[in-house]
Amino acid sequence: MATATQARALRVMAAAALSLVACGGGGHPASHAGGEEAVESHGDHGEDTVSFGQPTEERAAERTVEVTALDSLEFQPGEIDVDAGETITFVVTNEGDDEHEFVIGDEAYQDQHEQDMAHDMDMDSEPNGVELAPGQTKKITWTFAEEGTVLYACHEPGHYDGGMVGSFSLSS
Ligand SMILES: [Cu+2]
Repeated sequence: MATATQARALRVMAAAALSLVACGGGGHPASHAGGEEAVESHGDHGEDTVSFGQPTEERAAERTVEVTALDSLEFQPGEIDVDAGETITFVVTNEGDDEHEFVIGDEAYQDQHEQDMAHDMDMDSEPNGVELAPGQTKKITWTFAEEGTVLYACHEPGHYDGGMVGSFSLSS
C-alpha cells in the first residue's frame, strides 16, 4: 500500500499528464479529466482564437456601421444592435484631438487589454482593434459569435476607466 506522500506524488503526476493531454488535443479536454487541476491548466493555455468572434475580410460584410470616437470619452453610437453571427464592417473615425482606440472584445478581454496597454501595446498589430490618431478613420470587419456579451472600448490611458466603452446587443 502506498504511503500518503507517494499517493500525493502520483496525483500530481496524473494531473500533469491530464493537462498535457487536454492542451495538446485541439481544445477538447480529456474525457476522464475530472480533476479541477487539469481544467485550470487547460484554461491557462494561450490560444489564438477568441470566443467573441473573428476578424473577417471586408467583402464578406453584410453591412457597414459608422462609429465616432470623441474626446468626451464616448463612442457614438454607444450601443450597436448586432444579429448573432453577423459580419459587420465598422468605419471608425476619431473626431477628437486625442488618440483613441476601437477594440472589440468581451469583458475579460477588455480587462486584460487594459493591463497590456500599461506596456504600450500596439493595437494595430491585433486583429480585433484599431488605433486612431486625431482625425483618422480606419475600418475593421468582424464576424460576431452566436452569443455572449461583446464590448468595444478604448484603452488609451484613463479612457476605459473613464467610461469609453460601448456594447453590442446580440440578438438571434
Ligand atoms: Cu479613447
